[in-house]
Amino acid sequence: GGPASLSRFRGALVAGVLGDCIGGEFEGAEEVPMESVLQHLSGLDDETKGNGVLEYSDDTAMTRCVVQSLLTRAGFDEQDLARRFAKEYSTSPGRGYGNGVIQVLKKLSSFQLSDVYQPARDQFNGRGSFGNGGAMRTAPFALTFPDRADVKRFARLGAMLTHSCSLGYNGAILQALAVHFSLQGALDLPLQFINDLIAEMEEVEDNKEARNDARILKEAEKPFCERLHRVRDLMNRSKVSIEEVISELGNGIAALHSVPTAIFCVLHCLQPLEGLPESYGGLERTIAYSLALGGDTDTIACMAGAIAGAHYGIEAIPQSWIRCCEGAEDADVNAERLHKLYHQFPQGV
Ligand code: F2R
Ligand code: MG
Ligand code: MG
Repeated sequence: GGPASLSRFRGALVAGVLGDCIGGEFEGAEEVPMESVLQHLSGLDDETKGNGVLEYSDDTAMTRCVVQSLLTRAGFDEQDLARRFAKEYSTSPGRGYGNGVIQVLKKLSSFQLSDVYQPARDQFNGRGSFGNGGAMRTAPFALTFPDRADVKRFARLGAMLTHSCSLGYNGAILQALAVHFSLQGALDLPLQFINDLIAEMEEVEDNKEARNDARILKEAEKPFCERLHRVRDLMNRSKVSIEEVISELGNGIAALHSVPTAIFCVLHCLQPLEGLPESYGGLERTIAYSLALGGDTDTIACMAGAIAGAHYGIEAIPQSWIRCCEGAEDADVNAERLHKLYHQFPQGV
């Protein structure tokens, strides 16, 4: 479909769920042979094996809260979103949430809370979380607001309900921007896509808080820009091993070690890859490759899935995968609602 078509919305929201559900199998594994990934994926095609439903984790649980809040409030409402996160956690606490964020979600349940951003600020001795929990649930902001300034503003605020460290919320902005650009068809020109992301993040990271957090955590002055430059360097290489990707970009639970990695997975899988079945299209390659990196596989595949889904559209997703994943059909229905909401806003840049 063309820019911001319904197919792209459906692809983004559904493939995000698929990445989470399918990637959950390998979360935390140090090494994941591609053979094991392909075996896992072929099991999804084989209904006679009776795989049943792959459950979604915190990534999708929180994304669903963002979607429901944006749809119900027809825009961003931090009180409503905070309430939904808290209620979701208290109803289903076993979805594999990060160890730190649980404290925030418990405090958000309190009726006396006057500032919904305060529990996140108290995390990690006041430094805030730099985990990827803000980034993993941020795609719906790109699927609601056509204007790039709104995408950045609300991705930041949506993440800050749990992640007050700039290395957490700036990761959410980067992921939302990647979905935003992909939705416009920007992955047709991959080099332009990465250059645009770098230009945006140059601005996003150009402030006192970001510089201060980077200094305390001994990162580069503009950590996400620096990682995106590494993504561009890797893109320009004819051969890149999994080990090099992990050592250059990371595969961990920090936003800095997973959002640029997810973006790289999408870019790297735009073309056929050695070691992957020829029958695979770009979306299947992206999910398979994200899993083979090991580490935070559900979250990297969820983020890469959302970016890739916005590029390839719903037609690229195997029906058998959709059938196996809890919440995938709901995501499809909600994508259509978000598409309507998006087109009610003035079309921005
Ligand atoms: N947590 C997991 N998976 C591992 C265990 C799953 C579960 N226990 C089970 O077995 O079922 N997955 C999910 O968590 C990630 C998103 O995490 P989020 O929301 O960012 O959480 P949190 O707690 O804020 O941060 C994660 C960890 O990062 C470290 N950290 C963050 N900020 C820090 C800081 N300022 N200083 C020191 N450490 C910091 C901490 O270890 C946090 O616990 C996703 O992968 C999702 O799938
Ligand atoms: Mg998870
Ligand atoms: Mg994870």
